[in-house]
Amino acid sequence: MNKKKIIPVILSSAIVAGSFSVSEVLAKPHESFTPLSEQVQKEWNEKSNVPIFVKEKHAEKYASSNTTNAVDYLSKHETKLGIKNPQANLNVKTIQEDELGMTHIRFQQMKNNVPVDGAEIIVHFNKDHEVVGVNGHYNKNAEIESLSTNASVQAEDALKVAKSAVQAPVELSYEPSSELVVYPFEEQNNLVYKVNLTFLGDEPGNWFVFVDANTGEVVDKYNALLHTEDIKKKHHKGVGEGVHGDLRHIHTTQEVTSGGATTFKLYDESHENLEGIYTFDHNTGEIFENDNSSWMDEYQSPAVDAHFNSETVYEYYLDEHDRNSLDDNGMAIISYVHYGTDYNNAFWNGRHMTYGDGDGEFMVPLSAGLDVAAHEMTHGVITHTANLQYRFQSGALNESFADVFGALIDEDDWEMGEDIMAPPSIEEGRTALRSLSNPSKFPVSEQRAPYGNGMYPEHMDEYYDMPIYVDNGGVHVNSSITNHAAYLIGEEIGKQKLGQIYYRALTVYLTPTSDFSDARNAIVQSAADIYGEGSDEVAAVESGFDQVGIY
Ligand SMILES: [Ca+2]
Ligand SMILES: [Ca+2]
Ligand SMILES: [Ca+2]
Ligand SMILES: [Zn+2]
Repeated sequence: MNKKKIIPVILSSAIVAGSFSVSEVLAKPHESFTPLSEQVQKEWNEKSNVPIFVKEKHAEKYASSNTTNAVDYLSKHETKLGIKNPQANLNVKTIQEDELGMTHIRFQQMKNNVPVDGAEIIVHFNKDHEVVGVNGHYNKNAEIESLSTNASVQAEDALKVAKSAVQAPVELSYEPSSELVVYPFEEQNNLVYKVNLTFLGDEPGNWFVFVDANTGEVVDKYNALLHTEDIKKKHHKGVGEGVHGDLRHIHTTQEVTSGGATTFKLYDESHENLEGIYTFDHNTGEIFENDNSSWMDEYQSPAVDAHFNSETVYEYYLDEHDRNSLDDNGMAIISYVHYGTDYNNAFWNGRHMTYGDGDGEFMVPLSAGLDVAAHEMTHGVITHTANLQYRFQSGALNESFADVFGALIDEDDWEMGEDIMAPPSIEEGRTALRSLSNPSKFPVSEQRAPYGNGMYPEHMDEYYDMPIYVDNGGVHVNSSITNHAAYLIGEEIGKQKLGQIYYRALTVYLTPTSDFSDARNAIVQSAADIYGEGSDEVAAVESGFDQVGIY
């Protein structure tokens, strides 16, 4: 990728945002609308993809760790695994070699050459080319049923339907994507277009809309905009005091024109094999610039933090996990600051980070938190690895991994967001957003409280059973159960090992529809891969999950 391709796209997203004036946003009567996500939709079958986790006691040895041999293995064990005719029903998606010498071949389940949404199977070879395990989720009904994969609705028409279903603005931040998939809902599998629409504006979205490819009807949709937290809105009393005054060393770029004029810009192309780190002002749509190399202005301070924290997170993934940026291929790390007005949130929209300034009552500019930046960027890593679907348990795992890496990278504490709370919040006892060590010390928001005991849960006994239209089924609430397991494990083995184990689980074992139990299996297996079966690390992981009631 080169930078020239990326920048025009970014500018076009700024044009979209610019088309809403501040007064329009404030005047909009939000309360009178039915939130999009509460409109009736058909029932998605969360359980249609059946989990598989098989460990081989008598590993089968091959001459090499490749796709042909993986398919051969799957064919020989059709009955045990419940995957018939893998040659026809699976397509290889990625082949990944790791630092232990293992090879992981990830397959996408197919129906007549159409992908079955979320259904992936991974075959694991050890360094001696023996198949030591298979895991993932498989949609057995999709395999068995006769299902026509000919769409009678045109892709362009499905796109129009999807746009109107989520009230997408005319100009999108990125080209929409549309893919024909087999999708389970209403007790059966159906052929749908899975349309992804990304836009900013006053209600930013990264929507996945599922449009029936034969009736043209919207059968399901969810917004995968990955928030830090859905926070109650308080009336604002002016913008916050700005970020905390730490002096940061940041990498910027000096540009000199042919006429000799010099400008300093907040982008960093100094890292080998990394496209760059770019920090934009959402108000102008431009990269921050300055006439000298000292960035001391209060208006610049959220940008300085975003820029600095982006680099810190980048270096963590590179040094600890040999991962080169979010996609492990040097993709640009892009942040926008000064988003919205008094906006108490930050999000990853599938492409870049965006930070609000906070309202000064509840929060200060959110880029001030290294854990917040680490959280958002980890969503980017997840998008490019396990790609956990952002709803119910897989969504809670997505949130939880983001929090865990937030606590690993901002390594001195087990709290999320302690550096972004405004003084009035701190006075009221809200000293952080969430706590991994003691989740139940903070209450959940009012809208979520009725589904549980009102505080963040730390055990499956306190699980919040929430509908999709409240926090995507509890993604920011039930995540605290797995967060707490990570804390318990980390206290036993230390954060460095915790990071190694969790990174491996995320990149090597988890799949889009993994649930809590799958996560336990994946994390235990990762600990066993690195430290050995029967190691103290494996025992610590098992104990951590036992203590929160995940088996
Ligand atoms: Ca901290
Ligand atoms: Ca923290
Ligand atoms: Ca507690
Ligand atoms: Zn998040």
